[in-house]
Amino acid sequence: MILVYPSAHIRHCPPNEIFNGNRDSHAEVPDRLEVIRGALGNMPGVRSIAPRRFPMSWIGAVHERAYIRYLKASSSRAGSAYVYPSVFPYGQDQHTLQPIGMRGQYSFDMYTPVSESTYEAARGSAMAALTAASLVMAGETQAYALCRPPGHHAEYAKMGGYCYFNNAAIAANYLSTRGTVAVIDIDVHHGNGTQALLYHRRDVLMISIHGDPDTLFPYFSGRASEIGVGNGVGYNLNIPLPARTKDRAYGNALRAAIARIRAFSPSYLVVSVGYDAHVSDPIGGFALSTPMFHRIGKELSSLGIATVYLQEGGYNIKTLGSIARAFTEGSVLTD
Ligand code: OKP
Ligand code: ZN
Repeated sequence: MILVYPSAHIRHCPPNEIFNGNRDSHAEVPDRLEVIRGALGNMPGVRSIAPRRFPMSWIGAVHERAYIRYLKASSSRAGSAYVYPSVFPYGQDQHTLQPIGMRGQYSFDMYTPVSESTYEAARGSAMAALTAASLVMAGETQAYALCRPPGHHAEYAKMGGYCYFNNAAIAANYLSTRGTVAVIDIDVHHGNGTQALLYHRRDVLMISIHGDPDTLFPYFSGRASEIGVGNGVGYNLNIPLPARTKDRAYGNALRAAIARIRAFSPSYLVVSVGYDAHVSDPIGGFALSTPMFHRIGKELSSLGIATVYLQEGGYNIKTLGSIARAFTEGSVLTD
């Protein structure tokens, strides 16, 4: 198994997220990735590489060009401070050139601030995803991009949920030039951005198992009734589960997801790997055990499909290492 590690992540280090008017400490910290890297780096058969550089057009294939320009400009304007939105558009298709207004135009929450290192970190994270995808395209059976910041909440022209560029949609779209792709998102939060970016496509199947949006972020998407649009109808599968979901119920959802992947029979599999469905996670609300992550890794890799793993969430610094290790050991069993 090859790990792709984007070193630029380390300087993206937002101290706070604004929740309910309070300035809480930020859950998406650099240590998360360092702990996962440490736990996987010394596994036998694992080696780590830096991301390669791909043209920005691979990011531009899924995100609005003006959004990419905004993130870059906002990052360089911000200096060492982290800037947050205060006002959001209150109708459809509203625009502004006023700097404070633009922060709200290009965001959907107050958890996802921008500073001088944010653009380079987000770009590095996307390049790591593309590098892992290109390795698999070249014949590797599996590659794991240690993406940070995560990506699955980022929309066509909006950051949110700690995400700036949608690494899963970028990698899936890249792979789709060579064959069909299934994306499975096991982060406990619904991958609203990945869903939205792939919603119209039937050559890229999107499946997500996550906390019911009636109880969990991002609240506005992730329902089972969201099945795709146009040609994409039937190629988006949401499996929302209640708070406190444990291994047994999760296993049933996983079985349904795997059956759908098998029926689709894709050339490539992209796994948005969140570890925040673990019982110890401070924000997830599920109750999965560590061995369950071993089982998830094993069942997905047993499909025998060339697979790209992309890091998404997981917020308990004390347990992330052992969860990542369990998942990856399960995944390499059939390598
Ligand atoms: C990102 B990913 C704060 C609650 C903030 C935001 C969750 C973002 C999750 N007290 N919730 O999907 O892991
Ligand atoms: Zn999450």
